[in-house]
Amino acid sequence: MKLGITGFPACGKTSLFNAITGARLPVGQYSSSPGLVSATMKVPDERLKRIWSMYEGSRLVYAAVECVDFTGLISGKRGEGSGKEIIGEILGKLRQVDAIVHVVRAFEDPGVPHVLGSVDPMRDLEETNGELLFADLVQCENRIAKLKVQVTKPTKTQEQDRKELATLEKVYAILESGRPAREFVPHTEEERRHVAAFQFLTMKKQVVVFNVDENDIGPGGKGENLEKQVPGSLALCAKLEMEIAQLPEEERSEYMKVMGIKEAVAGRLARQAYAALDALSFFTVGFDEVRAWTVRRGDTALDAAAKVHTDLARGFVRAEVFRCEDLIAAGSEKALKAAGKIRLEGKEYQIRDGDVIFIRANTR
Ligand SMILES: Nc1nc2c(ncn2[C@@H]2O[C@H](COP(=O)(O)OP(=O)(O)OP(=O)(O)O)[C@@H](O)[C@H]2O)c(=O)[nH]1
Ligand SMILES: [Mg+2]
Repeated sequence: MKLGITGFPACGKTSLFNAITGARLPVGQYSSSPGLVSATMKVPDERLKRIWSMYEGSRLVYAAVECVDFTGLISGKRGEGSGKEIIGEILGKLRQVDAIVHVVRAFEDPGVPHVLGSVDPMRDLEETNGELLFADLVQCENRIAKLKVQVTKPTKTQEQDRKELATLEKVYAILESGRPAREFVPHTEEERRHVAAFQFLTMKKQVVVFNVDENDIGPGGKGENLEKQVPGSLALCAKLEMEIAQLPEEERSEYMKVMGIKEAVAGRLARQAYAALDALSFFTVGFDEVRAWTVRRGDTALDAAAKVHTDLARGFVRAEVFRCEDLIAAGSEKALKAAGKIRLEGKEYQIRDGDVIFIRANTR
């Protein structure tokens, strides 16, 4: 899973990136080049830790989410010349992520100038989404223009081109009316393929993060209010979260308590990203390693095997599956087995969140 962190300049993207990945990139400098940095965020999971404690001497491996820190989105509508090229490059990279983490500034700080001169989260959210929409519109328009020429020529792909043109014209009409491409509902497999190939930015799932002042977190505050206005959003103070992430581990929970933070940001963000992407975790266990993996809802035991190792998918025989809560309740795998809680499943079995899986495979 890959997340792209974007938003206006100086809204707190890098602070958030540092907070969730443990990176220590400098913050507070306007970056002028699209130097995109990526790092992994470990997905905190209490269940995984509980299971791990039953396998003495094993390594604990969290599910990893790749996060990319983008440079600030400046206006492509207004941007000219080389600025436009940089924006094009940034947006091209943004098309490759699974979900966008959209950071919106809601903190006041006279020492940090805002590109539009004032702090207004809802306006910024609309503006930045407008940038993404504009980028999709331009891209779609260019492709349509190309296809319109192509379909006049008696080429081998003429019929295909005609169909793609028809699909894109439908999406274009949506974008032109100011609505995101995700509102387009493909009616055929072909239409679905046409739009998937395009990687529309406004088709991507988004997690909106309101970056509020440290006094505005907690119940009844400005942060909570903003969260209510945008379903699935998160309010947090990126600066504070970054400070917490940079403390020695044993000091973190005490500081969080003092600041009124119940849960570190990585867990909150991962939960929203998982929900947006319909992702879930399964576990593999053993005395060498206890590990969490990410799959999408609907993925099968065979998909899970492929995640762990291609050999396991190739030689897949069956999967032994049990529930992590059953393992925790039983206290050990042996007790679990004795209680008859281990099932045998085939390739087509659909993975559920919290399944523990052991793949039996013929690997020779
Ligand atoms: N007061 C306050 N300042 C913050 C907060 N989050 C970030 N800042 C400050 O805002 C400035 C920009 O933070 P960054 O994390 O570098 O923001 P960015 O979005 O990565 O900036 P660019 O990459 O330059 O677009 C820094 O001086 C941060 O310390 C916050 O929650 N509260
Ligand atoms: Mg930055």
